[in-house]
Amino acid sequence: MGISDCLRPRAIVLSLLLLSLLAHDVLARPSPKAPWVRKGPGRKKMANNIKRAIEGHRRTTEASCADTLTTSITAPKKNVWGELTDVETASVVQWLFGRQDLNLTVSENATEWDNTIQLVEAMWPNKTDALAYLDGDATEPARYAHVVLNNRATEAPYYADILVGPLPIDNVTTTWEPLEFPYTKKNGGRVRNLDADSDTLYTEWLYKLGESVADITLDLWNGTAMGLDNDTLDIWGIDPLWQDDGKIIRWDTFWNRPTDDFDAETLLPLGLYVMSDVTGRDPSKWKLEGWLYNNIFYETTEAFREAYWSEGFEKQGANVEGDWARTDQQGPVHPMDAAYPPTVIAPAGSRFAVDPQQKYVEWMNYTFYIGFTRDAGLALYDIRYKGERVLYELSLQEALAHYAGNDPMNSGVAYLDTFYGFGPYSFELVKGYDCPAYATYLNTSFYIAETTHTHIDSVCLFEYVADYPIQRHSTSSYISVTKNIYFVVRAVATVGNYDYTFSYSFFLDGSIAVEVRASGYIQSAYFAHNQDYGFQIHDFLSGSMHDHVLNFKADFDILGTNNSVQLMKMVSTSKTYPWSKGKVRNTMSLTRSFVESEDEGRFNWGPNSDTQVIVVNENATNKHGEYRGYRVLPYTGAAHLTVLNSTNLAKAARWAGHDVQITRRKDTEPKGAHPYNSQDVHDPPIDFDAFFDGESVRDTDLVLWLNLGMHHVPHSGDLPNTVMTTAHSGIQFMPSNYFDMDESRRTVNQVRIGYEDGKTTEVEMFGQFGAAGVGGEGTCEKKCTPDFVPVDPDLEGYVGDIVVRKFPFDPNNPYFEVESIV
Ligand SMILES: *[C@@H]1O[C@H](CO)[C@@H](O)[C@H](O)[C@H]1NC(C)=O
Ligand SMILES: *[C@@H]1O[C@H](CO)[C@@H](O)[C@H](O)[C@H]1NC(C)=O
Ligand SMILES: *[C@@H]1O[C@H](CO)[C@@H](O)[C@H](O)[C@H]1NC(C)=O
Ligand SMILES: *[C@@H]1O[C@H](CO)[C@@H](O)[C@H](O)[C@H]1NC(C)=O
Ligand SMILES: *[C@@H]1O[C@H](CO)[C@@H](O)[C@H](O)[C@H]1NC(C)=O
Ligand SMILES: *[C@@H]1O[C@H](CO)[C@@H](O)[C@H](O)[C@H]1NC(C)=O
Ligand SMILES: *[C@@H]1O[C@H](CO)[C@@H](O)[C@H](O)[C@H]1NC(C)=O
Ligand SMILES: *[C@@H]1O[C@H](CO)[C@@H](O)[C@H](O)[C@H]1NC(C)=O
Ligand SMILES: *[C@@H]1O[C@H](CO)[C@@H](O)[C@H](O)[C@H]1NC(C)=O
Ligand SMILES: *[C@@H]1O[C@H](CO)[C@@H](O)[C@H](O)[C@H]1NC(C)=O
Ligand SMILES: *[C@@H]1O[C@H](CO)[C@@H](O)[C@H](O)[C@H]1NC(C)=O
Ligand SMILES: [Cu+2]
Repeated sequence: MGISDCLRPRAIVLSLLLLSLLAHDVLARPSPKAPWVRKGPGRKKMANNIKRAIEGHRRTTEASCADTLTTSITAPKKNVWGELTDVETASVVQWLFGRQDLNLTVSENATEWDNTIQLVEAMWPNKTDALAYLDGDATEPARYAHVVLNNRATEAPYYADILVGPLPIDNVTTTWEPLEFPYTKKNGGRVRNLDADSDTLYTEWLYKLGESVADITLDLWNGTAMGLDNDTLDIWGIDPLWQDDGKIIRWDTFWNRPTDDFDAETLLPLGLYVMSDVTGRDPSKWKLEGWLYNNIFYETTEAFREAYWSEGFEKQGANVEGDWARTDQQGPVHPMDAAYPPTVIAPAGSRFAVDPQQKYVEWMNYTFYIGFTRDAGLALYDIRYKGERVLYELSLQEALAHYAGNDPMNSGVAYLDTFYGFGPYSFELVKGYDCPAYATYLNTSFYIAETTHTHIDSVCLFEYVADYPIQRHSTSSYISVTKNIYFVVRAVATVGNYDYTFSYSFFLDGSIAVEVRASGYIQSAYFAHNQDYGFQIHDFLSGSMHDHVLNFKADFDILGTNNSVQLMKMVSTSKTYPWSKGKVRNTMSLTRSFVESEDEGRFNWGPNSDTQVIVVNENATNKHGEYRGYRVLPYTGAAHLTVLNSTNLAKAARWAGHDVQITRRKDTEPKGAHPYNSQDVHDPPIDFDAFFDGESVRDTDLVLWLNLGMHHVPHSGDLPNTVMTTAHSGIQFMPSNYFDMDESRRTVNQVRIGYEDGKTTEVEMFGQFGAAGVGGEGTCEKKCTPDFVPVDPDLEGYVGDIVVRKFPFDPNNPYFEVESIV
């Protein structure tokens, strides 16, 4: 008997997934007295009311809902975007230290004037080689290590990207070479390092500046920033540094420190700014350029001090930590809030399969591989549906936070976050909070200072059910409605003050979404004179305006690599029709065109959402002659950078200026940004503008560089932390004539209820609830007891990173540490 023959005369079901208060006392302990009903007693046309059915038919079946599902699989091919093994990393590090020409010092013993290894990571394969392996008989692409050296044993310190390989290392054939081909700047893969003297900067410069005005800071704020144990102030400033006329200029400002463990410092600016010229590596040549207080600029410390201690000097108040800056519960508890809230469970266990070694995932005929890098964290590759590749790569490239203000600190800040890296800050997820307790978790690793840190359980995979159906329709005789069950891959990166939650979601209709939500502490401004740049949100505090823009690379392969971008525009038209008797009808119609070349390839979402952007294969039409494709559209909001031609960023983030940017795909343009673009903003390693040289993007392998973003003007509700309800942005990819009809019709998790004359006539359940296994083939009445474990996750298991030392290699003595990265 087929599933669809399995008509149920009368089945009434409470949602097993969204358990409400009603069921709360059974959540932790499976109980045969669970207050729901799987199947009523009736026959066709028998009318019962729902309440009676629920009360009268408590189920008692014993079988588990989970026992036949497989969650572990073997990936069809190796993950060519995977991480290096511990042994590979250790062998590369050992090999590098053996090379006299590299002149390396182990990080532990290095000074600012030694060369060190900054990064050891797997090199990504060229797409041509990866496809030959994935789609053909080619062997796995040769493996290389991507290494970044931090060469500081020189007056002109620089980072050097190099390739080491092929792997495995052997003392005869292994070589290293500068890595240059992926970057637009052709100078042997080098970029200057403006951060080489980060310790000296404090000991020899910033703390001395703090000391030089200690009388003032004590008077103003009863504190110092001098590098002393009893300092209650901090001093730090703009990023990127101001890079003009061959000089490197800093603006720094003073911050109050929180008085407890809460990370509130970015809410405590004090409004005193200091400018220095820190060009070169000799601190004795660094120069103070002046002080700014209350919008008055003082060229010397003496001038500032003299003014300060003069009569009539206007002193301003301090931002001081208080409960307003603390995230713990405060304020009266809402009625009933302490009762057990709704909780999602997965009674069948994981309805998807994972190869944890290869980080390969299968869910409802979607398959993909997960990659992870130090720079950008999570990335997805070879995303297929029913075996057909839709996207070769979907990955974050860079995230910026561009501030503005009347003061030089906020005017100067434009963080490019891959400098810090998303990988090192993708911490362990909190089960039951960041992701459901029942999610499957994966580890991720990154290299730092001759160790590999592993963030345990830092990627989660789970199914979820939306609070709205994916389909419904009511008539006078039946209603049909389908659950919107979808699949999510998620990681959260806390880069400094901000927490970015990245979610990749897959839906039953074939649509895919990428979303970012932000929380954490805002970086705020001292309020004075900043009225045009933010709301006043506390005593002396401005919620400093800023743009977040996050660039994603979407390398579509719609039914092959040769794709085009079709624009389908809705236009207002006035037209006379043969039937309109000569009268003009004001109406609308569609115009279709193609993006022909990269020159036309940079644009914004149309006003009034009038233009559909559809990636199609011109050689793949459906049976009606329409191109099969995927449409790209904003989902939960999108934005690009407001600032035109930012002076702070110059050429370092040209990717941020438009919503959509289309280029011909090239092995030489694999990434839209380099993590050290901030170090040389006028001549960065990757100038995104250089990708646009007029090449055809018609019927060729192409990449869409898509910006997610938020214009953020923090208001009092951003205190103490920004909330993810509104701080979000997302883009979705939806099938456009890709399938012959909606793919979500395949799911059994829908119901059609017939009714007539005040009676239910039919409840068609399509064999849902474990139809594939539990209860046996063709059984209409599948019986199982939902397994509630784990609803209450073991939060005592949250432990932080595991570190394995690579030089000397010490694989058997892992230890816990987070200190060196935060
Ligand atoms: C660092 O230097 C000390 C003292 O010279 C030495 O004992 C130690 O082995 C060095 N560390 C490494 C990792 O080489
Ligand atoms: C090698 O590095 C050391 C510092 O670790 C430096 O003193 C020395 O000059 C460097 N040698 C060369 C040849 O660059
Ligand atoms: C990848 O492509 C680039 C650019 O064509 C080329 O220089 C490089 O050698 C290729 N890498 C490999 C491993 O073939
Ligand atoms: C390479 O040579 C070093 C010593 O020069 C040795 O310690 C190492 O084991 C060798 N590695 C291989 C893979 O032969
Ligand atoms: C100033 O700071 C010192 C030490 O941190 C503290 O003991 C003292 O109470 C503070 N004074 C005021 C007026 O807050
Ligand atoms: C902080 O410590 C320094 C040196 O230990 C001392 O001179 C100073 O008085 C202390 N400051 C305060 C505010 O306690
Ligand atoms: C879809 O998934 C089912 C179940 O895993 C599998 O049997 C089928 O081959 C898949 N279809 C395609 C086209 O990959
Ligand atoms: C993650 O790392 C922990 C600690 O090493 C290990 O127990 C666990 O099996 C790893 N998880 C996966 C999915 O590999
Ligand atoms: C892509 O199109 C080019 C011509 O524009 C053609 O030479 C090539 O064979 C096509 N590639 C595929 C995979 O169809
Ligand atoms: C499209 O298909 C035609 C006929 O199959 C083929 O000759 C042509 O190379 C294809 N073009 C592309 C760009 O794939
Ligand atoms: C961007 O601004 C700089 C400095 O103001 C100017 O030299 C340059 O021409 C501008 N570039 C563009 C594309 O507007
Ligand atoms: Cu923000």
